[in-house]
Amino acid sequence: MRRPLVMGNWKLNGSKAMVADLIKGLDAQLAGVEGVDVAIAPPVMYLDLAEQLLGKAESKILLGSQNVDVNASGAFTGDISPEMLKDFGATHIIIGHSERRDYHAESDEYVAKKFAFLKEHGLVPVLCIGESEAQNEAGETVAVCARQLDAVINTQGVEALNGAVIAYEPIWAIGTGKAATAEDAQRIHAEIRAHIAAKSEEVAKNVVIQYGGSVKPENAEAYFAQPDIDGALVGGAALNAESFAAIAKAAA
Ligand code: G2H
Repeated sequence: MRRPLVMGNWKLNGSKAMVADLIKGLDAQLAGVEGVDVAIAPPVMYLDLAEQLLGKAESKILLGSQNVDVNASGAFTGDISPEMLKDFGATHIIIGHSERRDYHAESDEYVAKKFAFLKEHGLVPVLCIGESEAQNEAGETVAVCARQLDAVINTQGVEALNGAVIAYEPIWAIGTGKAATAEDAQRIHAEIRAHIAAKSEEVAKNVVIQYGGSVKPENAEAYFAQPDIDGALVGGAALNAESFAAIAKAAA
């Protein structure tokens, strides 16, 4: 049985006061909720504070980050290594988010390199894949997702997906309020799983595939009722404790 993961991607939002408030609220709302893994990815600037607050509250909320570099140390200005993330208790690291692919020109190959580097350091890659609106309209959704996945599978073997997380996020649904219907999302999730199953049924059966893109308390239940949707990567709604907790409870 796959255990769903609901992860909050805070993106470029936060302050010390906001981190403290949100974590306090989440801990209160999520106490006693079982059957779902919950993670938050604040900006790295706030990992230290988040780790301290979660530790004090003996929280079950897992800590993550929104990015990692492909180098361990040295003259790489502005970059963050896997060991630094581990130093602050982060375990689940988002890579290949469309905002990084678009605004920072991250290629499939570069994202695959990050994937390998995280695995090497014992961290969980949360690999984002998904098509643009134009690709969707051209009927290229499955081909785009397959290409993004194959950058990992063809260089590291399908077993590299063991213990990793895939987040299917149609770019046209991100932060737009235009979420994919639960049925459409299920169809693509099933195709993604089938693509992996063609290489290994075992890996396909066990890999967690989240949905992401305008997930809210109002639509979460419909997604999580689908057999191939294992939780969600949540942006906007993760910035409110009540909304994010409601989504996590819907997956439990
Ligand atoms: C997609 C998602 C989180 P939102 O980027 O990764 O954000 O829920 O705001 O669409």
